[in-house]
Amino acid sequence: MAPEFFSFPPLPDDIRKVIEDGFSFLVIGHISPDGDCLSSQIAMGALLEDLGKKATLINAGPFERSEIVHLADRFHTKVTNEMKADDPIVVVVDCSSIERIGSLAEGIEGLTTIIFDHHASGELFGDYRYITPRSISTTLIIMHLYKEFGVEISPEIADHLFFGFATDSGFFRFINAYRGDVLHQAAELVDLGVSPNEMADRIHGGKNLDYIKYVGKLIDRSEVLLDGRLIIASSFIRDSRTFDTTDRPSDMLYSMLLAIKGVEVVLYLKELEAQLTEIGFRSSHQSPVDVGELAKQLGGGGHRRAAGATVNESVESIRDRLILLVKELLH
Ligand SMILES: [Mn+2]
Repeated sequence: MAPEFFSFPPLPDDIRKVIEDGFSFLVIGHISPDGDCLSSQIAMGALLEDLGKKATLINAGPFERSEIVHLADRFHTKVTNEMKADDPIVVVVDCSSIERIGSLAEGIEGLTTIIFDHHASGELFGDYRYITPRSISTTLIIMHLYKEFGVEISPEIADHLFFGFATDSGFFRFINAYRGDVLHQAAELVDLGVSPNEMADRIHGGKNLDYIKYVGKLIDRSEVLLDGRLIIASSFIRDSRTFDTTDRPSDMLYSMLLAIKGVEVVLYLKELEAQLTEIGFRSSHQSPVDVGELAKQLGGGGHRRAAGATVNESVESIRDRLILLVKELLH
């Protein structure tokens, strides 16, 4: 089979026109933002400003992960009437389902909305969409937009673009064969002054001891099911009394649990309230299970190998349901 090379589709004329004709823009991302989301918002905002536009960055937060906390003060957390006074256009990045922008959804009602995203599933919204699920990060989509508009990438923006790429590519680990295009983009950013070495420290370091102990606790508590093909880890509200950390244990937890031989699916259940549970889904590279589809069944979304959903159920009840759902898929 001939390899399927990827290149970005050209920016549709209608989207280009809306951006060129617009003056004021609200740049929005998803709740509980990660590096890709915030970096995409910052780079998109800077691009719009370079094009002579006004750009306001808004994210409902919370800004919890240690690698992004320092970016929090660049973002407004609400859409105010004042922001809407000059009839802005909304640009949503790294998110294509409206629930994922949280409380901001109400504020942007009725405004022209453009989506730039790389998530494959979820219910689509917005008036214009540029969605490329094969782009490994949203920042690489924004990098493509810099090219489309002929705007030079500053060293600071290069750093943001690489940061999002590093976050979503698991620092190069999730890149498949025939995706040299991704490495070309990364190389260009490195030649603009980005140090992957320094960035690795920034992303993986900076945690406190409680964070590491917490990851240990979750591993200790995790259940091995379906002949070792499924692992479920659960965290509870009460854990915050024992472990003093706001960092999400999920990334480290997933990579450690997926390292176990024979594991195909890892689920991380996080109790938000007694009857409200956030589910993180990951599947191994060899597994036929598409966790994006699984998350979609529960009202969430994501990619084939990584997805998320939030359900109005207790950890225990969703746990039982998920075991049955995964069991069916593993046949
Ligand atoms: Mn992303």
